[in-house]
Amino acid sequence: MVTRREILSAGAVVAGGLTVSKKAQASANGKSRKWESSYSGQKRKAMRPGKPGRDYQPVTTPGNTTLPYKIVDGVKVFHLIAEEVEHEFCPGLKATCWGYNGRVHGPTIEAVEGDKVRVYVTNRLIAPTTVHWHGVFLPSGMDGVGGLNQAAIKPGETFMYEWTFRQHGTFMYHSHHDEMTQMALGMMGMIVVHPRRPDRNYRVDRDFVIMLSEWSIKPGTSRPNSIAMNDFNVLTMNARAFPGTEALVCKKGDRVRIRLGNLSAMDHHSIHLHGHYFKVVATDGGQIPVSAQWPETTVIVPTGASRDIEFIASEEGDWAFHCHMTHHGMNQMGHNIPNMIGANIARLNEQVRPILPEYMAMGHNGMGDHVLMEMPAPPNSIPMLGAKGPHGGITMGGMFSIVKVREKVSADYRDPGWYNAPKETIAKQASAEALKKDGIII
Ligand SMILES: [Cu+2]
Repeated sequence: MVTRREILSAGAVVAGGLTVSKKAQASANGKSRKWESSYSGQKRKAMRPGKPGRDYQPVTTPGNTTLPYKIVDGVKVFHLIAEEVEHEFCPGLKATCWGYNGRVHGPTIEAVEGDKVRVYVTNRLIAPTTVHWHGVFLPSGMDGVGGLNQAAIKPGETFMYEWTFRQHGTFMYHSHHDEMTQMALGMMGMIVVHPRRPDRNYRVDRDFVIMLSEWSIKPGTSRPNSIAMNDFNVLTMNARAFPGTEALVCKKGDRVRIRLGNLSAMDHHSIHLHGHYFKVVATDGGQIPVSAQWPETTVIVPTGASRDIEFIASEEGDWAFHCHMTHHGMNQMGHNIPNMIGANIARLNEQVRPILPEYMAMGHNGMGDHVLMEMPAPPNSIPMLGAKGPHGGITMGGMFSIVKVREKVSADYRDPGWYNAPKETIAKQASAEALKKDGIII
């Protein structure tokens, strides 16, 4: 963060005042190292390991977990095991992926600025791999690009990475060896580093971590297709597709941070929250000064970037939280189908049934009928959209979750089920009296 002193000295330069110090001039010329250290707020030397509760409030990764560590001689020691994982994207759809420690994606690595960390990476895959610590400032030899910074970790080998965190923020980790294959199969995870001395703007009640990613899994198959370039059909939050995503449960009035990271192969995501506005408070490059934050209801998370958003959960209810690209709110959508909107399907059925007696034309009124439809489908595939909601089928899938805001929540923020909205606040069919009173002629 920029200090008051720096703002004052920068002001002196702009004003062209008589008292411009050499230091301020150097800073204005971009020669000072001050900017970098003020960004981090920390020296590069290790500090005592940050402790949950005392130095930070742990984050929640819905549908996933945080990587455990142990402390050895003042160093936080982590162990990532790269391995094949049977992963469930949502009930009905599993695939054989590559992940870490039995999970897809890997567990969230959580630390505090000033922590010295050592991460062992064991490769139990059939291919060489590496881990890149995306957005983290560390020695070049620890950066994890296979061939560039280090030799790739061969199957069976264990490598050791070591650095001291000198920044805080939301970062990511992922394979940086045969990225196209290994990232398409799931080899990625999130990193959260808390500030050592958080200012009063940092404290939140709920601190969520969500990784956005995309997959190509043809219905009836069980191996993500890493060759796919533009027909991704399973869009996920923390590697789960709706209705498999875990809700974000908040107490009314909570200050909430959601740390979004995107490591999709080819897409940015336009993440939209209903019922509230939020502020974008940080990127993987650092915190955004309060004076430079602006209100939004949708944030684009570019691939290879993180965006931290914050809001006050002021409105009770079930609020959709999803990618606004409509094809990213579908599951296993096939695109090689004719456009049937408005077609006369009665005649079509009549013409086709002599050849295919079971034939039933669909799609003439859109895709809404596909919600939870009992249709013959290949094993291990999910309907394109849908979950049973309190008011009928929810015509969403993929990169979709729900922020559930309640007056009362359990101590462990368990999913409270559907929101029981006051009857008079629910949209319903207009009555004849209402139509008449307001002069609506139908
Ligand atoms: Cu999207």
